[in-house]
Amino acid sequence: GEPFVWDDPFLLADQLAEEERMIGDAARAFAEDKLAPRVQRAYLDETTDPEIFREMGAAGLLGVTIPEEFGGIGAGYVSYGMVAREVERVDSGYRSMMSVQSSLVMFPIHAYGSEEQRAKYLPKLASGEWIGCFGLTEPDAGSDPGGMKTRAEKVEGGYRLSGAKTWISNAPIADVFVVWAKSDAHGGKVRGFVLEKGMKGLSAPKIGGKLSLRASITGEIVMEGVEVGEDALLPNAEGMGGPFGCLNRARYGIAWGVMGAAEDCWFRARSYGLDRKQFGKPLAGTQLYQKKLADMQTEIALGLQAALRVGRLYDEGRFAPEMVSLIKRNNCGKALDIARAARDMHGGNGIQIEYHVMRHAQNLETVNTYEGTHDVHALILGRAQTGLQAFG
Ligand code: TGC
Ligand code: FAD
Repeated sequence: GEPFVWDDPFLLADQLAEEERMIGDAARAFAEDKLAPRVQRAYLDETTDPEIFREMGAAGLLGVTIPEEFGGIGAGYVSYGMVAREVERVDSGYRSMMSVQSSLVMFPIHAYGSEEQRAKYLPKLASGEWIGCFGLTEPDAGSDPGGMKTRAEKVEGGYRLSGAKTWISNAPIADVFVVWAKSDAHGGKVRGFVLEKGMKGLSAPKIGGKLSLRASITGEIVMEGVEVGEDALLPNAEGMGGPFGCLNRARYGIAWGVMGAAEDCWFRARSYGLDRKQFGKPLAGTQLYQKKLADMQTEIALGLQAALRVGRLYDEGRFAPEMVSLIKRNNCGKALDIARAARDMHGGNGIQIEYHVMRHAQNLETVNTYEGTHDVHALILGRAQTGLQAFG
């Protein structure tokens, strides 16, 4: 038989194509060189360096699945997953910055935009020269985004947008805003609009005081009668299928990403337990400690294998949104459990920034909530198997 590789139990690396492995390796090198050295300071100070977008762009990590003619690298969804895993191994906030730019801003402009919109926005988003954000959630419409109040009203030559979005990643530093609004001219259906920084009536104040995801800036988007031309409308999406099409991709990436954060916690807990002695022996030599390590190894191996399977189906055009709900929900929940356990296994040191595990645990609280909460994804899966909708 094969020797058992404790840190890659199902030989995931063997299941990757050469290109997927190379993209993963490049993302890991980038994350170690550029992200890891700044994360502790960024987290403590609750600051986001916009330069990170330029650096990610130069490393080819923005819009991995977007064709080369628009500045992407035209890779598949498994490659995208590998990027998410490596970036989130450092910090969920950095992965968030990347996911929003790639899946929630570049994807809809590519999939639903006009040729002019694609040519205007995608290359600058791919290089990181421009930063994007995605405005769906509102103060009174979180899990139920269909209940949004933001309106687009038809005016001569375009639209006037009014409303407020909240909890928007990247918003305070964004140049490009993909926002979703109910459009009177389209029978009240939800439509996407591309807004730009500096438009009259548009502002994006920062939300301070977050105790989670502190390296990723979050804000509101306030639209006080923002007037845009007809060319700001994304022509090829109507209804909630537009924003959900973006969310499917971001949620899929998150399912990989959180496994990266969980792996970091697992490896750190293992090393710590090998070094730290109590009662005359290493902590890692105790049964309770080993049981926790075995649980981490098991859940991560299963979670990565599931993410890989859904990625393959994505690339074959055979994925269903419920598959994404299953892995987003399970991998986030398991990653959060693993990060909390790793925090515990580090004892008092576990609460210190230098040991990283509590930062991951705090971040994963957000990741378990955004892009559809753990419970909302349970309801999506419950509906799919009973035919009964339990939301409303
Ligand atoms: P429902 O009646 O189920 O569907 C309404 C319309 O939408 C279509 N649809 C989908 N299309 C594609 N993919 C999906 N996953 C879809 N889900 C629904 C559906 O076919 C239908 O189309 P049509 O043409 O027939 O109208 O919708 P509902 O309003 O009952 O929705 C219920 C629910 C709970 C499933 C949904 O609202 C939901 O997923 N809520 C969670 C909200 C959420 O995920 N928000 C995320 C905000 S963005 C974010 O958090 C970014 S953080 C990123 C980062 O920083 O990394
Ligand atoms: P609620 O919907 O109010 O949920 C509160 C609780 O009630 C949860 O436990 C939920 O599971 C539960 N619940 C809700 N409905 C039901 C039900 N029918 N049955 C049982 N339980 C239910 N949004 C964007 O649009 N763009 C972004 O870039 C973005 N970035 C974010 C970044 C951060 C740091 C955070 C925290 C959030 C971000 N979000 C973003 C918003 C995020 O998607 C929402 O927070 C999330 O969808 C949940 O909505 P809510 O916060 O309003 O919670």
